[in-house]
Amino acid sequence: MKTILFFILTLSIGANAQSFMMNPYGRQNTTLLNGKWNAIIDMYSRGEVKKFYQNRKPRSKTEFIEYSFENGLRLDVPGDFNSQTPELKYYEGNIWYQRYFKVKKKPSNRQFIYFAAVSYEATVWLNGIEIGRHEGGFTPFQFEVTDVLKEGENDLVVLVNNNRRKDGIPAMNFDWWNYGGITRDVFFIETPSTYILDYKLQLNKGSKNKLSGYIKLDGINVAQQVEVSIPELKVHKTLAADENGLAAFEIIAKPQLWEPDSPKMYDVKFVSNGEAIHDKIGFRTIELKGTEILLNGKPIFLKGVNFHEEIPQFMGRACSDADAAMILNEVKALGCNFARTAHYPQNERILRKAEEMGITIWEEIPIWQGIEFTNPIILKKAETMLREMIYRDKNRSNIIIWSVANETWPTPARDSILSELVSLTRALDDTRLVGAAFNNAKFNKLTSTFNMNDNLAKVVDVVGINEYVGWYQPFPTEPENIKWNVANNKPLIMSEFGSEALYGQHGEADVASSWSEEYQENNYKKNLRMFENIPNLSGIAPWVLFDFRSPLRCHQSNQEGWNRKGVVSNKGQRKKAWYVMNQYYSETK
Ligand code: GCB
Repeated sequence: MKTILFFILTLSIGANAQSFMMNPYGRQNTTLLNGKWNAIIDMYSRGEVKKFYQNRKPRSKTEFIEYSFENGLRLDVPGDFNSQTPELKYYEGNIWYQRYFKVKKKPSNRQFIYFAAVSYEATVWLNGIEIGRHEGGFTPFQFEVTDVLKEGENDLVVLVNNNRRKDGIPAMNFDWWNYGGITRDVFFIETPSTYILDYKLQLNKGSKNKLSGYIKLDGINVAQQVEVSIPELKVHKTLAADENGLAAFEIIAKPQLWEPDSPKMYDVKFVSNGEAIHDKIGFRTIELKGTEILLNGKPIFLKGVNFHEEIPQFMGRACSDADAAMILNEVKALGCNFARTAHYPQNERILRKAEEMGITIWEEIPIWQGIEFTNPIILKKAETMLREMIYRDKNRSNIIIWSVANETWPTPARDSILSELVSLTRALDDTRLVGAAFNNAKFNKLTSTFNMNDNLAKVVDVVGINEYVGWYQPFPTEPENIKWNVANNKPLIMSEFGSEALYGQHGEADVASSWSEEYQENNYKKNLRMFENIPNLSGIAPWVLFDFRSPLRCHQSNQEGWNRKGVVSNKGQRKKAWYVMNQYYSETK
């Protein structure tokens, strides 16, 4: 109960966005505002001064207005703008989006606009009035518009800015495309005057038959009756929310547990005041025993892979159910029971689909190298992103690890910020493991051993190691002679390894500069041999499933703007390394 209260009390989300509502996908009275929106490219950022958000039309013969949304560029929402027209491929800056939508208001109801994500910063106006801003490209935010909304036609304007920034998360450079835009779903949502803002339902830590959770109401009249039911388990509870709108509960039941081979999920209904929200929720436990990870009390070896939220064939962000299925079918085909959604919270469609398919997830906030840890604003921004991620995904049983960072260099400022994030993660959710990915293991020639000295590794539950032995550094000796003595008292996951190969290019298996499938294949085999000697190895996740777009990749014949470490090419062809991994996974218990 203590954690529940802490969670709720610390729920208030950063900037001036409000806490967003749980699961818009399972609510009634929602309208997707997806589709074609009008757009203006505002390269010199003059739109705010010129008040584009007023979307004015000339009102007299002598008046002219130097902008208009109609009859020009139209962009798909959801979708990044970079992939939608050649002029925007490399664009970073301001883009204005505008659309109308019609509403028939119910007088006693409340209305909200919910954005599943906008990359990287959004400012939103409704009918010319600013309703809020949000920073961070990978988590939702919402604004209540009850007082601004008109009967009939409404005019929604969003200024999107995807400039990289020194104090951003991620910061000035990162190894993926800086896709900007309204990249995920937009909802118009109508609720009763007091409505279900949030709910949680999960199996208790270490228990097989005790579920607990809460329903949290928001409104003026929150001391109301609420209900939670799980028909298949014959659970139906009626509860009274307290004066803060909180109804916490515990349920004794014996659910069939969720696991990769039988990802059982239950229909769950949350009801209040005539409002019903439907979700599908799985129940499982995830714990540590020494260096082992236990799922439902049994050791599990994580057979994983990394992927970006990108469809390489479109050179754009993944945003639909079909996109999620395309990526996750390939994850499954490889033989995985685990994926790391690199390097940021991916869209809910992907996470929900992965849960349905039995894929456990390592989910991470976009702290990726080069973060300005000495700037006090970073802790605030990182905390907000972490809260938003955990808040959104706390009911997903497939998420087993929250990760606070990828590849950060130990300094006092970094140690202090990331340790705080680890503590915050635990305070928000004590049912999952906390991890981080490191790239500072060093090889000692005298002992033939990789070691790592990093204070952050001491505070996380699971240590992820990103190593590119055989690519960024050559194999120092034969793989079977290499020892790993890293975080040897806790589970270690090889969270990244691999090398680049251009699909269809053949060459010497021992020459990296051949960029050949044979080199990559051989490198995979050598890595797998090296892993045999890691006593605390609990899982592996090659980098990466598909070749992906990255401005850092400038080799004109072998890369052409693609990171070629995919085991599947950008056109969906499986490289030789894919077969090595697939065989390894089919033979690994
Ligand atoms: C890493 C990063 C990943 C890069 C990868 C690479 O260590 O975590 O984001 O894409 O290496 O290909 O260099």
